[in-house]
Amino acid sequence: MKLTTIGLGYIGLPTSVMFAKYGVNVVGVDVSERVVESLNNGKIHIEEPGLQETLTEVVEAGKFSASLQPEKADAFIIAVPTPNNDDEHKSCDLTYVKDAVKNILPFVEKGNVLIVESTIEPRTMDDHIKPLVEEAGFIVGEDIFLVHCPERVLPGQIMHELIYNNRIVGGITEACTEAGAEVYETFVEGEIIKTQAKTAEMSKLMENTYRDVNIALANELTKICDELEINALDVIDMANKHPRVNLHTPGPGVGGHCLAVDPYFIVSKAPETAKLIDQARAVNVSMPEFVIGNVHKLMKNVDGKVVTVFGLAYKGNVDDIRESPAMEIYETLREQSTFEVRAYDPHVDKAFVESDIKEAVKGSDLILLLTDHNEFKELDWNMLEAFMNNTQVFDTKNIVRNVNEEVAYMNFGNLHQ
Ligand code: SAJ
Repeated sequence: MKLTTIGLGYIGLPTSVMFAKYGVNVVGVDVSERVVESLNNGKIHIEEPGLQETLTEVVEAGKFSASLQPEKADAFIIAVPTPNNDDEHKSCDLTYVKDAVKNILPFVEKGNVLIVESTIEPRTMDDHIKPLVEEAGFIVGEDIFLVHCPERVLPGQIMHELIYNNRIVGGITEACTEAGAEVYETFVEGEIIKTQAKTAEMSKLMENTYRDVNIALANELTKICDELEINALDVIDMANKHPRVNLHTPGPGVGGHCLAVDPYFIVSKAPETAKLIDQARAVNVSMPEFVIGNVHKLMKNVDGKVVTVFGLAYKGNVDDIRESPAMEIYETLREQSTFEVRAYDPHVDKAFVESDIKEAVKGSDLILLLTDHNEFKELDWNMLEAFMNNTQVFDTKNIVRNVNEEVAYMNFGNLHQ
């Protein structure tokens, strides 16, 4: 089989190299010359465990190459970004997906399978993509097999989850679904769940929305408990001991390009009905402000001059700062505060990020932990004490253990104390 993939980002690249590893001849297309060049030289441009090794293997085997131009193939997979539009309900911007479809249509031939993996608003395949393919003169389900197969892999575990997660394959017709399923049978060991395109679109969105709403519940509980002087983290631990309760973990906000984006795709399609989903988004969006308010209080208490932010990535052990609440908190603190704000993140390679942890905390009055990287979990916190001015730690992810008694340690459970 030959496969052309469009978009070589966090999903398109791992997917491309996985197909190549399992014997498919893959051409990966991206608009960035830098990305194409780097990949053809066998070097990845994003951080993901196991990805570099697999890329090296498939480039050496001649199974994968990157290009700025699409090529004819048996199957096409589109994995381009779908950001929010800048409108009232942050609807789904389908521009990149539609452009990708238009760009590959001149290379598409009868019998090809055309798959969209990008996260899209409900009914996109039926109402937007099918008409484009029909305008090009093809009959969907007879000439061309049109499928939505949402990506559902967790950054940090993509190479494993690509193979072992179950996979939802939603076709415009049953023939489309069958053709799509055959493509993924190449390497997927999980169950391949066959359905309609519109059901696949909504299922994907609801998975991330479920998580966002559940995190919002934990975040709202944190604020309520802060007002009522109750330890929210203890409450969550206890409630989760019930066999049918699974409250998620509160934090400084919800980031990344999935949970912080996808629920709006539902809200914007049914704004009068999707009230709970919309409200949950609002709660999660409000968390940076809650953290910042507490930072100001802590700094005032010690007449502090320097805050050191630990972690800018949207979650632990990744380098992705897209929609990161940590970035928002860092930038807002820098804009609004009279004190100096420094950032330290061993995963984020940017000029404004301190690379030396001791330099980052030198003379600091507060370490504000915003990302649950393993490096922070394993850190010798008491060693840092010697470099700090005031030894305060505000741990918004509740991961710091074993600080000694001289350190003023705050988390979402004890802020009120
Ligand atoms: N977070 C919390 N509390 C929690 C869990 C997460 O505050 O209890 C925060 C994280 O810190 C982060 C954000 O939520 O800022 C999102 O992190 P995540 O680990 O929940 O998810 P993502 O965005 O990395 O990946 C999600 C996954 N979806 C689900 O687990 C339902 C993944 O499987 C999807 O493929 C991905 O979205 C996607 O691309 O849609």
